[in-house]
Amino acid sequence: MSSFPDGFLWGAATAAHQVEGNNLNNDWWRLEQVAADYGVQPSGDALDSYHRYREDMQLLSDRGFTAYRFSLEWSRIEPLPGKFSRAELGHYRRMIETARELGLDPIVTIHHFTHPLWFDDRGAWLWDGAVDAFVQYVEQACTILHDVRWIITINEPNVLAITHGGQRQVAMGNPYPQNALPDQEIGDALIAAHRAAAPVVRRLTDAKVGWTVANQALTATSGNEEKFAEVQYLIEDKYLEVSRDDDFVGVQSYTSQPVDADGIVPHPPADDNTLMGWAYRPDALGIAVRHTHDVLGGDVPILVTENGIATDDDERRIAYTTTALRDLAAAIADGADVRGYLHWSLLDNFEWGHWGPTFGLVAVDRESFERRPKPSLDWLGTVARRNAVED
Ligand code: IFM
Repeated sequence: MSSFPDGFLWGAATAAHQVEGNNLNNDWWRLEQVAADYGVQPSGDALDSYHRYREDMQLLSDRGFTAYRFSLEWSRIEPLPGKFSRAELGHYRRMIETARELGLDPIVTIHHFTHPLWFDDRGAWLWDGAVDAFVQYVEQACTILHDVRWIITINEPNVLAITHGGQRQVAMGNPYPQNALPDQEIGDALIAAHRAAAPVVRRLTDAKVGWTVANQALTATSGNEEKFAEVQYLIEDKYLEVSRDDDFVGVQSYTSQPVDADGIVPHPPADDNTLMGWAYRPDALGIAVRHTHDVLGGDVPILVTENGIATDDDERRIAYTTTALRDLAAAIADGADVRGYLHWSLLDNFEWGHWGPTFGLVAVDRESFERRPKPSLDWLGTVARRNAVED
């Protein structure tokens, strides 16, 4: 068995818009209504986790997991500029308390890809009031987060800076362009927002504060080392370096891609590509964690905040995750300071315009909302309880 350090957190992750349902007041909902012609599906009721969050958390608690990552929905908390909903803050406070009651450490993401319509209408992250508006929202969010131990300000800024204006990409039916680089201006705005928000969270809560970076596990092709370094900086290291001032960094990893003279090489079609069209690369997590450790020099603890596979074959999910966890244990043995592993995702959820790619440890009937645990949920629960994965 490969063991993990004492106190290692084991859990799964979700995000509000992907599971809650009826987030009528955010940019994604609006997009979903207009982009149907391009094959974009609506989130609709999603998984009704807005009402069924206890049932979701219970699935983890019953199997001995110790953490649940979820996000706050900004458009519910601040439906109009400067008008904060005490009732919605109360809702998320109840989620925190429910997690605790069930023995789960709540790991809270303040911003996971969506924002209120009023923010969108003003130009979103390119609006010159964006950072101040975000900080105001964060201050209000902190009124319910005082005792949370792990807080993520912004999820995957490096992906948000590619897909936001995600509107543009999704409208073209391509939510995850496989070779695009972040928009520099949006990326810089997100960095400014994180840098402004993190001290506020630190002042108002007892939490470790950080953000999560989508790690690409890029590899250089022969002769293209310079291009590789340039691309790796623009898509990843620029965002990782921001974490030097933080209490932890979230590593999110799914696949790996080479870089050639033209940049990132899109995944070639292959029979074993995942339902996202991504290469099957369970070794990506090890590469991502080692790279993050190298960039940050070992001073910033790592939390694996997302790792998983879109597949309709649950045995494949278990095989993928087994390799990823073995590589993770090896990276820890070699010196990486990793504090926990959160699988993406707890549930088969709304994959940003698409219901096809199923990442969940649990399937959900989208008419009855019945949760149907897959064998991988029990399997990962056993790993969590043993704090070790079989070799
Ligand atoms: O579903 C997304 C999540 O919202 C952010 N990270 C990647 C996941 C899989 O694409």
